[in-house]
Amino acid sequence: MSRSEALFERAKQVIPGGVNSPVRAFQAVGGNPRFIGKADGTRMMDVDGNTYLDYIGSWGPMILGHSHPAITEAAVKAAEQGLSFGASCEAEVEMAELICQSVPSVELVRMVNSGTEAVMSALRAARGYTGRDKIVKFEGCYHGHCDSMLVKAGSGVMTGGAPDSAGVPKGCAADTLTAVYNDLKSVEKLFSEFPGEIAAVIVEPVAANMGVVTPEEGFLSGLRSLCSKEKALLIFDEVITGFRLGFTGAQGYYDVTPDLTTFGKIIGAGMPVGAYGGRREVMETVAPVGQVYQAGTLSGNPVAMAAGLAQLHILKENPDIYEKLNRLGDCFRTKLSGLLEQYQVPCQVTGVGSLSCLFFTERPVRDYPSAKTSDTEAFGRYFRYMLSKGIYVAPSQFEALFLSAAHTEEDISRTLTVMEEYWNHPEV
Ligand code: HOZ
Repeated sequence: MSRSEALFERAKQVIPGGVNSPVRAFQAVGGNPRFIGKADGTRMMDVDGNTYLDYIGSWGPMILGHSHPAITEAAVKAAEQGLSFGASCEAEVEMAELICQSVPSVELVRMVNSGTEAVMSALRAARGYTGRDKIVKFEGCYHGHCDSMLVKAGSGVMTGGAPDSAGVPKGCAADTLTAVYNDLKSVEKLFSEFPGEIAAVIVEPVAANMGVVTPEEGFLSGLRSLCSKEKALLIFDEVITGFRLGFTGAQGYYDVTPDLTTFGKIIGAGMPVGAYGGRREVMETVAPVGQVYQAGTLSGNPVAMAAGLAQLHILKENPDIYEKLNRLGDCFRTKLSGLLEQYQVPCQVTGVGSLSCLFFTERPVRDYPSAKTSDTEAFGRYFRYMLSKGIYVAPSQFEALFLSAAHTEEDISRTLTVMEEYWNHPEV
């Protein structure tokens, strides 16, 4: 028995399913999760001494690669001054200033500890500001595990095959309306069915939790116009795209201005961090200025702020990093599409910038119903082969493949060679 297998057996005795987040379980693809001991650059080493070329990057935040020396140094230095104060510190002011200066739609920002918390709080602020209860979300978009968002959610919920979670009171989900991604008409319909009742429309500007589904021309700007017309707020969930598609996130990339934005792990460089921010008058509804209550002992934690600031400063001062990330992503998708054509593989390649996805379906993917046509058994076979060759992609069809600035053209070539071997394999 390998050490990973032994650890998984122990974990199952004391942790539900042996994992602390369902997306880490290999339930949908078969096999046992690898327990990771160390990660550096693009490589992760498991406790059995196997090395993997990593395309998960801790689900996005390791945009500069694992164990970047400047980030580690900043975190260690901050830790030496104290791990948590439960009081204000200078680094959280610097972080808020940096976000507000970099993302024009954000005038005030509040730090929290995860993307889930950011979304939960942004929804509360939107409801407090508008005095309305209903929220529109899109099928297949994932906004963390807060009650009201576990309706037709992507990520682990979609991988697990259950459209909704047990344990969510009917009342919490009753105010969640679902629309179809890339389909403005489905949103218009909800506004006409519930006039004056919708507080906000929340969207992943690039849907990256049902695989990667990019917004079609006019979709995001159409949402902007609709929300303005209906006096509802537009919330961009940029937990995955923020500071990844560019320093101004997806809103800068697609030039659409939301009222509120949620950020997640990227601004903590992998430390547990999230934030929500936006228009001053909306954010001023939040306590202690306004009546929308939201709080957290660990919010703006000095160690997390130091790590996040170190990463954001490097990204800000080196815009060529985004050029490299986007070029690598384009190169990967172009070459992979060529390979699929050459071997007549009925798959779809999607993505933008450093986010990509290989869907095992013949149909073009533009929304949740088309993403769900994917052959998840075929994905499982592909996943297992890649892992056996030391290439670690997410253990689910419905997750993104993340590139970091540490990835090289050689990494991409090696990955494509393994994929080619796979499609050349007599049993595939
Ligand atoms: N959004 C991440 C996966 N799509 C979350 C990771 C997790 O749930 O652990």
